[in-house]
Amino acid sequence: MSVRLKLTGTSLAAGLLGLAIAAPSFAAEDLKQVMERRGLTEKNILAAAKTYTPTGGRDEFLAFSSGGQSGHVLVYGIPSMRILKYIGVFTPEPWQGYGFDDESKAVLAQGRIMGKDITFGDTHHPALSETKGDSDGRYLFINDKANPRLAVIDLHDFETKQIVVNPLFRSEHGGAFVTQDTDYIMEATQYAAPYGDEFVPLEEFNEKYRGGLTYWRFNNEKGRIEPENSFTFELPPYSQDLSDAGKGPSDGWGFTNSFCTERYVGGTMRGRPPFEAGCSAKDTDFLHVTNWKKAAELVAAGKIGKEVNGMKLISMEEAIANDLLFLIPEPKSPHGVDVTPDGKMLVISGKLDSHAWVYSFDKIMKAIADKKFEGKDPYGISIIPIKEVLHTSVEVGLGPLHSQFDSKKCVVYTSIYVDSMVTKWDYCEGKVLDQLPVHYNIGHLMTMEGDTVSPQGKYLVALNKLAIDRFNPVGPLHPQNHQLIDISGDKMELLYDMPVPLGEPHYVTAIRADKLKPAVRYKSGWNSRTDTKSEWKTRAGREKIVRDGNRVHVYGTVIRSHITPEIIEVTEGDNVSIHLTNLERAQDETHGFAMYGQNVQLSIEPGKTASASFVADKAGVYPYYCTEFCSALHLEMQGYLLVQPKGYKASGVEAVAGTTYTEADYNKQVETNIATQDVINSVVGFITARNFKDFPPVVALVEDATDQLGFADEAKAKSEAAAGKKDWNNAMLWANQWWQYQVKTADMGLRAKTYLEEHGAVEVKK
Ligand code: K7E
Ligand code: CUA
Repeated sequence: MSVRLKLTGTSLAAGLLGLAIAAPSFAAEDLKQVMERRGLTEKNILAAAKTYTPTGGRDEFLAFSSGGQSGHVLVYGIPSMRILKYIGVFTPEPWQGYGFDDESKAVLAQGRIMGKDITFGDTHHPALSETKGDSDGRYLFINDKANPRLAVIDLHDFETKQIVVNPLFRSEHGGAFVTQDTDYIMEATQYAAPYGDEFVPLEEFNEKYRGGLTYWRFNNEKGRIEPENSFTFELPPYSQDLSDAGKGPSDGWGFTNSFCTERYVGGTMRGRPPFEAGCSAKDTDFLHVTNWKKAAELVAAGKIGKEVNGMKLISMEEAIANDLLFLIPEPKSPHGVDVTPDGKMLVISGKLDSHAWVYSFDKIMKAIADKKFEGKDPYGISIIPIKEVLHTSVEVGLGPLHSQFDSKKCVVYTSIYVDSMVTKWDYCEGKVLDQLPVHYNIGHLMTMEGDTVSPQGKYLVALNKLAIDRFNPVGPLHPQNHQLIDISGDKMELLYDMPVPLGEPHYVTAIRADKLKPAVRYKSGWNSRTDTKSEWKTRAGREKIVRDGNRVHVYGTVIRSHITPEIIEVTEGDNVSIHLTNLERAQDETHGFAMYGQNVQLSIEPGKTASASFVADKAGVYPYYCTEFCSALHLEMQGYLLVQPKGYKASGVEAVAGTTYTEADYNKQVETNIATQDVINSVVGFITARNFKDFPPVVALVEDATDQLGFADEAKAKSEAAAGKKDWNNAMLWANQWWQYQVKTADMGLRAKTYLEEHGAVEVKK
C-alpha cells in the first residue's frame, strides 16, 4: 500500500523536496574555474550569455528551416538554437503519425506524381504568410525542387494540410514566395522541360522545352491553395531561379531570376563541353519581370490563358501583347533577387560576379512606360537595358548569393559563397559597412523577418553548406552548420554553431514568437488534416465495432490509461479500420497507437481522431499499445487484435486471469481508495479556493479530472455491486479500476495545483 500511495500528492512533493536537500555538498566551481577548465574566453562567455536560455525560458523568435532532402520542416528557437519540432511535409514522419494515419496519407497522396508515391522531397524555401507585407504567423509554405510541389502548413497546429503538384513543370526552384497579402504564392521552374508527359528530343529544346512561373492562388479564409484559380506564365527555356514578389509600391509585380539563358543542353558523353561551361558562357542572364495583378484580372475575365493539364497557361505571345512580361539583364548566373522592405529596390547578385546590383523599381516602370528597350530575346520579349534601371552596384565579395534586410534603414546582408563570409552593406549609398568570415561556404542567410516590410534586426543566421571540422565527426556524411550572428551592433559578431543533421536546409525564415498562436488541443473528434469534425469521432461510452461483410470499422477512444476497445476480434482477410479519438483536454496528453506487423503508428493529440486502415490478411495475435509515456500506467495501455482463421469457432470458455482475489484483498483496496480520495479532496479544495477559471490550462485539467472522477464513480458502483454478490474477484478488480481513475484524477489535480502555484493564482473569497 505504501508503494501505491507514493503516487499521491504528499509523498510526491516530499520526494522532490528530499532530492533538493540531499544535493551533494562539494564546493561548486566558480565562473573563472569553469572558463579555465573548458578553455573559454570572455568573448565566449558573452556569446553564451546572449544565447543561453534558462530552463523554462522561451525564445524571442521561431525559425522555420527547410529540412532539405528529408522533405520536412524544422522549427527552432532563436537565440537558443534549440530544435522544437520536425514537421512532416513531403515525407512520412512517424512520431506525428504523418503518412501512417489515413488522414495524413490523404495529404501525402495529393503529392503523387504519375500515380507514384514520392516519399522524399527536396525542400528549399519556406515562406511565411503575410498581411500587408508583414509576417502574420498564420501559414507556412514550402516547395519541393525535385518534384515540383508546394505544401501548405497551418501554424495553428503546425501540420501539413495540402500538397499541390505543378501539372506543367518537371522541376522547380523559385518557390515559395508570397505576395504581400498572400493572395498568390510564386513557384518558378528550374530545369526546362516539355509541358506534359510526352517525350520530346533535346534537339527541339528551343521550340518545345519551356520554363515557367506559376502564381498559385491562396484562399486566406480556407487556408488552401486553389489550383482552379491559379495561373502560369509560359517562359523561355532558361533555368528560372529564385523569385520575390513586390510589396508596397511594387505590389502587383513579381521578379524571377534565371541562369543558363544560353539554353545549353550539355552532353559530355556526346563529346560536348559540360553544362557548367555552356550555362555560364554569357556575361548576363535575365531577370523576368511579371505583372501578376494585371495577368490575374485578364485571366479572370477570360481574355487570356488557355487550360493545359488543368492549369491556366498564359502564352508568351499573350504576355507580350498585354505588357505582362519583360526581361532585364543581370550579371552573371544570378541566384538571389530580394525586394527591399520599402518595395522600392531589388537587390540582385550573380554567383560568378563579385558585385551586388541594385535595380530601382521606379526606373523599371519608367523604362516600360517610355518603351526604353534594347531589343528582344529570341522569344520576342522586350529587354530593358541595365543602365536604365540601375540604382547602384557594390563590390561585396566573390560569389554573392542571397540578401536579407536589417531593421536599420538601407542596411542589407549578402551571403558570399566563395569567400565564405557575410557582407553588410548600404544599398542606398552603395557602400560596404562590415564583413564577417563564417565557417564555410555560406548559402542562404536569414535575418529576423528580414524579407518583410518590417525586418526586426537583432540576429542573422548563416546557413553554411559544409560543416567540415566544426563538430564531432560522425562519418563521411556531415551535418550542415547554421551559425547564429549578432547584428545588433555596428560589427557583426558570431555567437553559436548549430549542427543540422536532416538534409541540406537551403533556406530558413523566422518570425517573432509572439505572433504565433498555436492551439494546445483540437475540438473533440477532429480530423486535423481537413480541419473538420471527423466522421469517426467517438465519445466516451460510445465505443463500438461495426462490421459489414468483411469491412470492419472500430470506433475507439484513448484516455489515460486505456484504449477502448481492449480486444478487437476480426477474421482473416477482413478490411480493418481502427478510428481512435483522444478524449483528453489537458495539454500535452498525447497518446500513440502502434501495432505489431501492420505498419501502424498513430499520434493522437488531445481531441484528435486518427485512423489506421489495413487488411488483416494473416491469422494471428497482434498486440497494440500506446507509444507515449502518458501516465504511470502507460505500459498497461494495451490491447489485442485477434485475427481468427476463417471458420474459427470460439470454445465458449471464459478467459481466466492468472491471479484471483479474496474479500481481504477487496477490503484493503477500498481502504486505499478512501485514503486517495482524501488527497483528491484536499487538492480540489486548494484549486476551487483559487481563481483557477482565469487559467485555461487549469480549466482543461479540471475538466479532464472531473471526467476521470466520473469514471471512478462508475467503477466504484460496479465494485460494490460485485461485493454485494460476494464476487470478490470482480469486486477487487473494479475497486482497483476505481483507484486507477482516482490516481489519474489526483495526477491532473496536482498538475493543476502546481500550475496555479507557479502562475500566481490568488485565493478567492467564498
Ligand atoms: Cu540552395 Cu535558395 Cu535552393 Cu541558394 S538555394 S544556396
Ligand atoms: Cu497513452 Cu501511454
